[in-house]
Amino acid sequence: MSIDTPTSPLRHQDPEVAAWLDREDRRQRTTLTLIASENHCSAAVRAASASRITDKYAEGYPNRRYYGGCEVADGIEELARQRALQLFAGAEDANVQPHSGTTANLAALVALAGPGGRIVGMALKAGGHLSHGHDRSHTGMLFQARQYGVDGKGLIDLDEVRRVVREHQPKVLIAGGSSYARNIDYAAFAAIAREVGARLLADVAHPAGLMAAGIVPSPVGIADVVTMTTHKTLRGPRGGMILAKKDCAKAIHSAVFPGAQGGPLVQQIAAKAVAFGEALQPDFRAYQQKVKANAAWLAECLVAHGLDIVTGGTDNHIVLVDLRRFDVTGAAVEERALAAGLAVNKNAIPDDPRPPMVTSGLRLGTAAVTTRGFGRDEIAKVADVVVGLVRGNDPERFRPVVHDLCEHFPLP
Ligand code: DSN
Repeated sequence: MSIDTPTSPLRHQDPEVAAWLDREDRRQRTTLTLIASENHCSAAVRAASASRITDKYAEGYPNRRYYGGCEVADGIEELARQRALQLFAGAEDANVQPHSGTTANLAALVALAGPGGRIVGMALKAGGHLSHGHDRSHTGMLFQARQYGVDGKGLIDLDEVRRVVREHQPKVLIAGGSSYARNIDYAAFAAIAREVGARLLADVAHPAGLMAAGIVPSPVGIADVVTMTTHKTLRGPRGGMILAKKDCAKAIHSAVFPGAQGGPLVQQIAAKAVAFGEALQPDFRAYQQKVKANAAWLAECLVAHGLDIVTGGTDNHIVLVDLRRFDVTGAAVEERALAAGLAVNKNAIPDDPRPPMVTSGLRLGTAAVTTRGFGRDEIAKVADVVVGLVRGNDPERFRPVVHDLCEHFPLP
């Protein structure tokens, strides 16, 4: 029984933790989440995640476990795998065990590059991800990593990618990022990788849901391995997943377990299966279409009010605002936004002169508010609030409009 019910045993046994969880529930209900990596999953997904199977150890893979009593875990994992393969048509193999996107990337890099192997990924500052070879990440410490940036407009420059790849001769080329708002030419990346005999790893953690719905181009069938998280646009539970071509599958499985993880979180795998089942329904495509349309409209509204957007717009759910023109930091706007009831995150922009805890950018995303049911009118109101905050208006002024939106568009 989850905390969602008034009779949850947690309320009686541990009122202190229950109070914190209630507070989080209230926070989410009364805040508009514009953090591009967050979403609101369904009650069914949360129910699976809170189920009794959390007790079960299931090291290994279906029908090859190191513990007895895994027949249910086997059934759940196989169901999640089959649904994943149906959702991402063309994928040859799926591993649903990674606890997170970073674990998935670490395992994939070990499998494809080997310990100490050479890798090339997009720099975090350019829109990449820590786990793509950043020097503070194990991927930057345990592999010989080089990184590519973006051009003056914030776009991936394939000639630059090719130059870095030819120079570094990696075993793995990584495509994808955490604040890149444009489609990626995966076929071109694959061709560059092939030139030096490298494998292509596509990290689609952010646009995975849009890809599953066929709204943006997908690397499935092109890249050797595709990693993702299941909780962003895909709207599932917190966790990771790896899709692989058949010839990489064995290495990927052993890199996840026993390489990077012990027992899988079977309750999360069950929740992933539920989320994949939801994503296979026709209304998921309609949802993703709205996510993308809302992001494009948000970018348009912000530009109309004089804000700069990195790359000038978006092809997915992300809108990356360049704040330099207003001489305000990402950290300052993040704080003001919170006071107004908006959860956003400060984010580096390409060649950001400010450090990561300050930044000159703001990353916005439309997945969570679209789950609440937002359309053009509501997005226009949100854009007005963001503009007001960037221009330095008192956040209190915007609380009523945010409150009203939260009331009219409740969480699922
Ligand atoms: N937390 C993810 C994101 O916000 O994109 C990256 O780790």
